[in-house]
Amino acid sequence: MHLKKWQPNGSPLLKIVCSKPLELATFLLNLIFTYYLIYRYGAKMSHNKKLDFDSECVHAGMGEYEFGPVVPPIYQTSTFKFESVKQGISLFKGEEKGYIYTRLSNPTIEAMENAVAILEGGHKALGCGSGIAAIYTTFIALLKAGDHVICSKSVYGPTSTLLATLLSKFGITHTLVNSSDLEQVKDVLKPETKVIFIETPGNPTLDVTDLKAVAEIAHNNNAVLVVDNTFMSPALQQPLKLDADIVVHSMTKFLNGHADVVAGIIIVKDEETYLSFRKTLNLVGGVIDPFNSFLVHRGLKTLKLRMLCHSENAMKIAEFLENHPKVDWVRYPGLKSFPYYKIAQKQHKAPGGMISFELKGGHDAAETFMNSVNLCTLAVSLGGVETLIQHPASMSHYSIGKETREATGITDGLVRLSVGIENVDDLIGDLERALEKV
Ligand code: LCS
Repeated sequence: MHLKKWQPNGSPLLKIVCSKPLELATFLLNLIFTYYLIYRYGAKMSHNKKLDFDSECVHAGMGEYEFGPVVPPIYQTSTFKFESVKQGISLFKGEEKGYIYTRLSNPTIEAMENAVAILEGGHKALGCGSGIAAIYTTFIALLKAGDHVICSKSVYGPTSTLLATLLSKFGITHTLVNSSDLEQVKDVLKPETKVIFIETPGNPTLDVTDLKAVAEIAHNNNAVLVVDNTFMSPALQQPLKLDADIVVHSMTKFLNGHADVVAGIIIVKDEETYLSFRKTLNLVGGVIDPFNSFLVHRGLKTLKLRMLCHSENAMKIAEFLENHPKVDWVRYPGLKSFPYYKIAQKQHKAPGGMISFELKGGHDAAETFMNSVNLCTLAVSLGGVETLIQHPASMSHYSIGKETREATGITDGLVRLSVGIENVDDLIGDLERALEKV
């Protein structure tokens, strides 16, 4: 009432101010809180957008957590307590942001997903229990009976086996092509082609596909371009920036980088695709768990450093092998003799850590050689800090059968090396001694 005393001329605005002091105070408090949020988080987000890739590797995905930890805590819980039934209802309706159940979302998983999405230049990401779960979820989300897929010939064995066995049961057809030859891709396009799936460099032949060119072919046909970026990681190749629509990874490899996790991820470019993929993943259930997410997030911090070291070591080893009299041929994207050297130079920031080669003497020579290495470990998988050596025809690509292997250029003598970050002279010494035994 006393406020009325200092209304000089009884203006309508002042009348409102004086008659509703509570509403006014609430309004002002809300305004201050909104500005605080923009200052605290908005400023940080816009700042992050300007960070270089190296800095993003270290900081991307970090949220705000109780007690101020500098890395995301491991929320090792399957479910989250609701404050009330009302809150449970509004969380399920999506009216309130929060966590319900770890198959749907979890703060540790979300932190890692955000980090990978930022590194790939995507909108959001979906963590999966393995690389093959990420690939399966992507196919299931995008395809229906009657649809057709074009897939690179040179892909991880079970990727094409998945198309040939499981997905074919549901009326999804596919054609394998050498996707480095764009004419082959155009030749097999059909109106029903809904997905072009490219792995580049391909496992294990290292064939490189021109992503910008194949994206144009896909989009002219209203198809979606999915790229498996496992071999390069976003440190060396960012397919979304080359017009791909979706990126998948086996995070078991370079993203985690320490050979102690099996995991995968899907990175998408827009919210609509994200929501549809999230629904699919929730239903097929192939999600990553919080502890593995934590480990992958930790691995990401050294991604750029590791990828540069893998590349530097691999370049020296590829040159050593190319000049060795017992080696028949070497395939490595950094070598001038590599058939896709030009496009590799354009598309990659560095040539990566994977080398394929064949010894004179084929399979038998390869077997003696692989049995004789010491520092290099005879094991499948790739992308860890330790050097791994394996035989695709009898191991990673056994499941696709001899005929498909031959058509893909996976000879019985092909040896695949995933070059680690050990001292390169130690590695060359080990390979040299093993070659002497052949
Ligand atoms: N994509 C690529 C390019 C791969 O190399 C692999 C696995 C996958 C997807 C599947 O990922 P996962 O489900 O195993 O996490 N590659 C392997 C390899 O070459 N040897 O052993 C596994």
